[in-house]
Amino acid sequence: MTTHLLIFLLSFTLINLVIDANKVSYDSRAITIDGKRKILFSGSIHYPRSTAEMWPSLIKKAKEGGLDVIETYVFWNAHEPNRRQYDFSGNLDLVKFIKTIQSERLYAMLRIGPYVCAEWNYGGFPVWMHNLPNIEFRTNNTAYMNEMQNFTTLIVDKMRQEKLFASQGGPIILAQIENEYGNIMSSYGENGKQYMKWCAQLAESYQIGVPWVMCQQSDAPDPIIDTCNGWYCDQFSPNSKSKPKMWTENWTGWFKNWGGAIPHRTAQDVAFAVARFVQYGGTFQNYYMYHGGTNFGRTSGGPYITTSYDYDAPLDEYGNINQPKWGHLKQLHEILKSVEDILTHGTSNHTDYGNMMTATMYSYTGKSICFLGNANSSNDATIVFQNTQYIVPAWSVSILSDCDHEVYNTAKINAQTSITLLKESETDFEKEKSQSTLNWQWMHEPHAHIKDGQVLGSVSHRASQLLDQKVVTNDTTDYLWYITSVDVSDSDPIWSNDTKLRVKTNGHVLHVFVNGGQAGYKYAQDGHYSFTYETKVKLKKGKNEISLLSATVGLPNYGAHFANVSVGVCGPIQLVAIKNKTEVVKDITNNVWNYKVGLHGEVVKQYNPDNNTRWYTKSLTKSLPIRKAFVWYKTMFNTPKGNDPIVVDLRGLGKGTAWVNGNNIGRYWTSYLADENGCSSTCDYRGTYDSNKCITKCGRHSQRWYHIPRSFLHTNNKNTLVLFEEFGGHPYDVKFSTVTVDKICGNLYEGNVLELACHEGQVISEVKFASFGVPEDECGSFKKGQCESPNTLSIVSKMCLGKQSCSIQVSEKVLGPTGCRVPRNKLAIEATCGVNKK
Ligand SMILES: *[C@@H]1O[C@H](CO)[C@@H](O)[C@H](O)[C@H]1NC(C)=O
Ligand SMILES: *[C@@H]1O[C@H](CO)[C@@H](O)[C@H](O)[C@H]1NC(C)=O
Ligand SMILES: *[C@@H]1O[C@H](CO)[C@@H](O)[C@H](O)[C@H]1NC(C)=O
Ligand SMILES: *[C@@H]1O[C@H](CO)[C@@H](O)[C@H](O)[C@H]1NC(C)=O
Ligand SMILES: *[C@@H]1O[C@H](CO)[C@@H](O)[C@H](O)[C@H]1NC(C)=O
Ligand SMILES: *[C@@H]1O[C@H](CO)[C@@H](O)[C@H](O)[C@H]1NC(C)=O
Ligand SMILES: *[C@@H]1O[C@H](CO)[C@@H](O)[C@H](O)[C@H]1NC(C)=O
Ligand SMILES: *[C@@H]1O[C@H](CO)[C@@H](O)[C@H](O)[C@H]1NC(C)=O
Ligand SMILES: *[C@@H]1O[C@H](CO)[C@@H](O)[C@H](O)[C@H]1NC(C)=O
Ligand SMILES: CC(=O)N[C@H]1CO[C@H](CO)[C@@H](O)[C@@H]1O
Repeated sequence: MTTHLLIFLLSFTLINLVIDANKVSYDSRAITIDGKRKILFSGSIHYPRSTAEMWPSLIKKAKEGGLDVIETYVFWNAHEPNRRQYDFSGNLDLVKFIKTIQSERLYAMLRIGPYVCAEWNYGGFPVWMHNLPNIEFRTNNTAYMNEMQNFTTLIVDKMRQEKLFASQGGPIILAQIENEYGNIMSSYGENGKQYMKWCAQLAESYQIGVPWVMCQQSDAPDPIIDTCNGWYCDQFSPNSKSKPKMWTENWTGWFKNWGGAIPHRTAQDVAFAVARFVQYGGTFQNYYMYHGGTNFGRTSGGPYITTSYDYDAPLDEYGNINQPKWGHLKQLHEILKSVEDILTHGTSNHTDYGNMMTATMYSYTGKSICFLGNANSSNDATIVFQNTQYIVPAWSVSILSDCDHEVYNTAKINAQTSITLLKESETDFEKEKSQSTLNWQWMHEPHAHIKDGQVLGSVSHRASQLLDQKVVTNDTTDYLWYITSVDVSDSDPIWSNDTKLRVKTNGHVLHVFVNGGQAGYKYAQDGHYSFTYETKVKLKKGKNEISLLSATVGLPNYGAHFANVSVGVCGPIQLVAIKNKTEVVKDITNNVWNYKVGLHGEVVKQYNPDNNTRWYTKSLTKSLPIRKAFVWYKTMFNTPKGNDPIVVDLRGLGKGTAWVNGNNIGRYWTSYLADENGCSSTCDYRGTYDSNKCITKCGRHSQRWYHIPRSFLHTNNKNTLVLFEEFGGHPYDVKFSTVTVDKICGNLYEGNVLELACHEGQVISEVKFASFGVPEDECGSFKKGQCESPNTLSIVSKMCLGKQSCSIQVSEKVLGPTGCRVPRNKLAIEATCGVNKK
C-alpha cells in the first residue's frame, strides 16, 4: 500500500471519529479504539503555556510530527482563582483547546489531576484552599476531598456538555485522576491508601466511557490503568496482565531554574528510549513535553523555575520546530505506525546476545518487524542476525523492516538541523539620535510606610506574630510587606553605630528598609530557601520604621506535604549590637506587625497601558534612574514585522516582572547567572540521561530573552512595555527581536533521502554550502573534504532554491560521481531561509 493510500484511509477513519462515538477500551496489548488495537504517540501541550492564537499551529505541527494524541493537564488554580469563581477565558479556554485538537482530527488525553505538579505554581492547587479550616491536601480529608470532587466534577461536566469524550464522538480517549501519587503515598499511611481508592471510585463514578489512568501508581485499582513516568520506561510492567504498557511521561528534556544552565536531551537518546519501550511491548507513550512553552504571569512553580518552559521539546518555547529532534522522532513514528498491526497483534520472541544486546522479533500474518537493541553505553555491537551482519551503535536501537533490512537507527540522524537566530527588529517607537533608541518613563515604588505614627495605605492584617506569606496574600501577588515600628533611645543596649538587623525568612527574597531607606536585600541560593539575613541599619532616637518586603518566586509543586511548606518572614527578627565583645539582642519578633499585600504599583495597576498618571519623563532636572531598586519603567515600541515569534531581551535588568500591553509576560531575573561549572562543549547521547547531562550556557544569564506572543501586540504599533525592577538595573539594552531560522542543514550518507524545509511562508533563499563526497565538521562550519562531486552546489541549488522544502536522494546517480575512495559518500548542505520574493 502506498503511503498516500494509507494516509487517505487513516483520515477516512478519523473523519468518522468526529461524527460517531468511539468505544475506547484496552487489553493486555494496547488501547483499543472500536475494537482495534493502537500504537499511540502522544505529546504534552499545556494550553495556558501558549496562547489560544498559537494552538492551531502547535497542534498542526504535532500532527505533522506523527502524533496521534495531545495530552494536557487541567490547571485548577488558574481556573478557580477565587473559591467558586471560575475563569475559562483566553488561554484558559479548555473547551476551545480540546476542540482545536478535534479539528486537527487528533485524540486528546485529559489529565485532570487536579493535582498536576507540572512545575506549575503550587502544583495547580488554589492557595485559598490552603486557608480553609481543617484541610489537608491529597489524603483522606473531607474538606479537601469535597473541593477536589467539586472541581473534578465541574471539568468532567464541561467536557460532557460539549460532547468531548470519545464515547460521545469527541476526541478525549483517556483521562487521568491524581498524579504520581504512588511516589509519596507512603507518607500518608492508611489515609493515603484510603484516598487513592476514593480517587479511583470518584473517577469511575463519572462513567465517561473512556479509560482512566493513574501514573506512578503501582496499586491502581482495576479497571484504572497504572502507567509509568520517567526518562526510560522499557522495564516497566503494569499491575495486571489485562492492562497495556503505557508511558505517560517520557521527558524530552528538562525544565530550567533561575541560576541554572540550559538542559538538553539529545534526539538520539529520546528516540532510543521510545524505540526500546516499543521493542519491549509498549504501545502508548507520551512526550513530556512536546511543546513546553512559557510560564506567563505568576504560573511557574518551583520555587525558582524560570519563565521559559522550553523543555528542549520537539516544538520550542515559541512554537518553532526544534530540529533535528522533531524530524528524527517523526521518522520513528512513521515507521512504527506502519507496523501497528504487527506490534499490537504479533507474537514476539527475544534473543539475548549478552552485553546488553538484544533482538526482538514481532511476527503477524506472515509479516515481521525486528528490533536490535544495544543498551551498552560505550561499545558498538556487531551481530549476525538471520544470516546478515549488523552494526548496532552503542546506546541505540535499529529497526529492521521485514526483519531483513535496517530502516531506522536511533543514533543515526537523518533529519535536518536548524539553527535559529535572534534578529534585532526595528521596533523603536521614536528613534532618537542617541544610542538608546527607546524612550523610557519611570516611577518609584514607595517604600516608606509609616507617617506620623500611621501606616499608610490598606493594612490587611495586624498581628503580634509573624504569619506565613501565603496565608496573608492567598498568593495573589509575589510581594508582602511586614511593617513595624521600634522605639529606641540612646540608653538602649543595642544603641550603637554598628547595630544590625537580623531576620530569618522561609524565602524566597527579602528586602530590608529602615526609616524609608533600603538597608539591603538577599535571596535564597543553592536550593536553601530559608535563610537568615543580617544587615547594618541606621537607627534614630525615638520611633524607627522597619519594613521588610518578602517576595516569593513560585510556590513549591512537588513532594509529600509540599502544600504546607511555609514562605515569608518567619523570625526571629532581632536588632543586635556588640557591646564589650558580647552580643546584645533586642528581639522584635513579637512586635505588632502590619501586613500590606502587594506593591503599590500592582494595587493601582501601574502596568495598565492606559495609565499615564505620575510617570516621569527625562528632563533637564530629572534623569532616568539606573541601578536603583523598586523602579517602574515604561516604554513604547512598534510591532516587529512578519510572522516570526518575538522576544524581548532584558539584558541589563535585575529581577522583576514585565508586562506588554497589560499582559503579564512573566517574572524576569536576567541578572541571575548560571553556575560556571557543569557544562561541556560536547554532549554524548550515550548512557543514562539525567538533567545535569548535556547542559549549556554555564556562567550566562539563566534567562535573557522573554517571549511576547504576537497576539499580545497591537496592529497599530503603539505597544507598551512596563517593567517593575526590584533589584536595580538599567533598561538601556532592552531590545525586541524576532526568532528567525538562520541556517538549515542536512548531513547524510548515501542511500538516504535528505529533506530540507523552511517554516511556513518561507523558502530556501540561498544554498551556502553543498558538498557530496567526504565533507567535514558540522552545521554552521561545514568544510569540503579531499574529494567531491564538482556539480553538487549547482544540482542542489536547482532542486531547492525558491522552494519551501526539497528532498534529495543522496546518490552518485543524482549528485554526480565523487571519485572518493570511501565505502559511502556523504552529502552536507547548509542553506538559508527567507521570504518568498516571487
Ligand atoms: C499542614 O500540616 C498540618 C500539621 O500536620 C496539618 O494539620 C494541615 O492539615 C496541613 N495542611 C495542608 C494544606 O495540607
Ligand atoms: C461546588 O460547590 C458549590 C458550593 O460551594 C455548589 O453550589 C456546587 O453545586 C458544587 N458543585 C459540585 C459539582 O459539586
Ligand atoms: C477516612 O476518613 C473518614 C472520615 O473522616 C474516617 O471515617 C475513616 O476512618 C478514614 N479512613 C482511614 C483509613 O483513616
Ligand atoms: C523468533 O522465532 C522465529 C521462529 O521460531 C525464529 O525464526 C526467529 O529467529 C526468532 N527470532 C529471534 C529474534 O530469536
Ligand atoms: C559494555 O561493553 C564493554 C565491552 O564488552 C563492557 O566492558 C562494559 O561493561 C559494557 N558496559 C555496560 C554498561 O554494559
Ligand atoms: C484570602 O482568602 C481568604 C479566604 O478565602 C479571604 O478571607 C481573604 O480575604 C483573602 N485575602 C486576600 C488578601 O485576598
Ligand atoms: C563607632 O563609635 C566608636 C565610639 O563611639 C568609635 O570608636 C568607632 O570608630 C565608631 N565606628 C565607626 C565604624 O564609625
Ligand atoms: C566588659 O567585660 C569584662 C569581662 O567580661 C568586664 O570585666 C567589664 O566590666 C565589662 N565592661 C563593661 C563596660 O561592661
Ligand atoms: C493609575 O495610576 C494612578 C497612580 O499610580 C492610580 O492612582 C490610578 O488608580 C491608576 N488608574 C488606573 C486606571 O489604573
Ligand atoms: C518518576 C520516574 O520514573 N523517575 C525516574 C526517571 O528516570 C530516572 C533515570 O532513569 C530515574 O532515576 C527516576 O526514578
